[in-house]
Amino acid sequence: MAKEPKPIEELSIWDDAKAMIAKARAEGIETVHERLAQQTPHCKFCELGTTCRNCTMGPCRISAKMPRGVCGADADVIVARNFGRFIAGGSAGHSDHGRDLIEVLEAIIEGETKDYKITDEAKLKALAAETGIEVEGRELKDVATDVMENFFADFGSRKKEISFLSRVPQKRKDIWAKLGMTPRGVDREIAEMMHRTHMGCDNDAPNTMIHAARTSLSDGWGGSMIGTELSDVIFGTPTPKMSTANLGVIKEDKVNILVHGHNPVVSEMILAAARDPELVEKAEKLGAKGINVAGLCCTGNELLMRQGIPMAGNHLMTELAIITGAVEAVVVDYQCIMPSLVQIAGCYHTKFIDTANKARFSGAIHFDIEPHNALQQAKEIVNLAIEGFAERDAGRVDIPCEPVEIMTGFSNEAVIAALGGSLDPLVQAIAAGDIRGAVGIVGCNNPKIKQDSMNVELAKELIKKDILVLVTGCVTTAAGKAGLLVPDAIEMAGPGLKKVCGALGIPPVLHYGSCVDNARILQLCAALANALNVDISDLPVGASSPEWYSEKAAAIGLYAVASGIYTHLGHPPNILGSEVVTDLATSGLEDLVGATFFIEPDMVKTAEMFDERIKAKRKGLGLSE
Ligand code: NFS
Ligand code: SF4
Repeated sequence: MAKEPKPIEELSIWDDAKAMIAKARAEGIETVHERLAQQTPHCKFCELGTTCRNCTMGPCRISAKMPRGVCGADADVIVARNFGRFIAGGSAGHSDHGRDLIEVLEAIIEGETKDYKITDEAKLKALAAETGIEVEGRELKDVATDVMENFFADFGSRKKEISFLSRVPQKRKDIWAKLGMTPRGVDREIAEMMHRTHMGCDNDAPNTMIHAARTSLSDGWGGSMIGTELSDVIFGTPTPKMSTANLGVIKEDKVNILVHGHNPVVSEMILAAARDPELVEKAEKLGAKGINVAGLCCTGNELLMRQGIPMAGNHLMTELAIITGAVEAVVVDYQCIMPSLVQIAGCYHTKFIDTANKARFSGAIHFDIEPHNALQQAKEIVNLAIEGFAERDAGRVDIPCEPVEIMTGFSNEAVIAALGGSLDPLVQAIAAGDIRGAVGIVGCNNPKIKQDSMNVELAKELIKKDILVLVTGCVTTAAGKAGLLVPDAIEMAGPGLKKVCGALGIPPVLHYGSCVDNARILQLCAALANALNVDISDLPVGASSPEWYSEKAAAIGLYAVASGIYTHLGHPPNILGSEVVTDLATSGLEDLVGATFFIEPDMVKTAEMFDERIKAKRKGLGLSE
């Protein structure tokens, strides 16, 4: 028998979400919230991380009565192995996305595509110089070829270390070298994680955890960083601009196309096709006032950062956006796309279109978008959406609100430009205590948590304490809808932030991009540490993922900790079945890498924990309160 889902009031802090959940229930459409109710309570063994399915002598479950699996593995070994594989999954997601951008660069270099080009030549040259490639007096194509080959090699096993370790402070690199944590090739670390966790390999939980950290570092300083940097090279480095967010960005009188997933390789082409004059004319002939492209999740962040395309919502808004009844097409690439979207789209005239062979959805319309055919495929997709406009049932359309303004586009390059060409003014503002520190709030929604309640509350609590907040991923829309991503939000900040952000005309919460763009935050931390000649762990900074759900978010958290950044999670990963692993994550890592995780569901307390940490780090640097 179906279990009762929670009352709508408890599911989200947003009116647009609540209105659409009510509409879904009235129309008999099931969402993530009903499915969560059916799945609750969850398996206790799985929650604790003490189940193992790594061989067919099992599966095994560990408890006080049965302390070892058939092979003899205990709870510590099993929890560490499961966590290691979880991290490998997340690192693989971000990194394989990064690899796809190298392949687009390759197609550009080899003349296989006209749809993509090198947009930011200066950035390409800067990346080349940073990674030891000769730039002076060489053709751009030759420089690009070397960059491409170097990045491809970063995925393999021939390197001692990945290229972007050139950005890491020496003290941090020494720590990694001492622990055997220096990330080599991205694919190598992921494959080795799978190898180590095969039955009969790495049966020492702390040792497995060290490799999990190494794997995550290959994502943060490797796959993700390559993804971010090459996206900037190909589509342009973001600059500050205004846009809008919430379900109100969906327009009743236009053909609405939502892009969802992660990689700008697809969404940029959909946007280009939607601007094609012939297609716009066709849409108008069919009675629409144009074609409206809006974003969901991280590919939305990519388009928002570079093109100012509005954001319809984050993870828990993806189903609800379709329920407006005004969406002609949802076009997806990969990651964080609930398979339920196919069923929900099927309840309306909405076409659900997948575009990647590695992320196909039963029941979807499939297009294979490759560099050589991208724009032509995108035009066909946009054409399908336009034709769908006539099928829309006006009686079922409900767009529940007006959009709110947001400011976006804070790449490190843009921040440095705004500061007059160097990080010095930022360093001075930190030294003076106007900006006491900085915390990146990143990651997801999770239906176990009232949507965006923690994401928003933590940001508000931190800026009150003059702690600058950087947001990425799904926290972007949360902060935006709460009015935190506009310059006026300084009214909610402490006096120091109000002064600095007010003078610069920027919000106290800066949108730093998608989830792979957490690499931008790593780069900023490294640059600050280098400017002060200290390690990243000496900085008054922190990271948080309050409402996280995904393997990728766990990988981000772990590479932050392994990079020396004190990191908060709103709820624990499935590790509590092992004291060894839990203690290592929440305290033991401090002695090894100079930072730990902390788990705290209360955001006021979380902000106080960050405050304490920042005070201590400021003191360590000889800075006043
Ligand atoms: Ni990050 Fe982006 Fe959102 Fe979470 Fe998913 S979209 S990569 S994993 S849910 S922030
Ligand atoms: Fe059980 Fe060991 Fe096989 Fe895991 S690897 S399923 S604990 S026998």
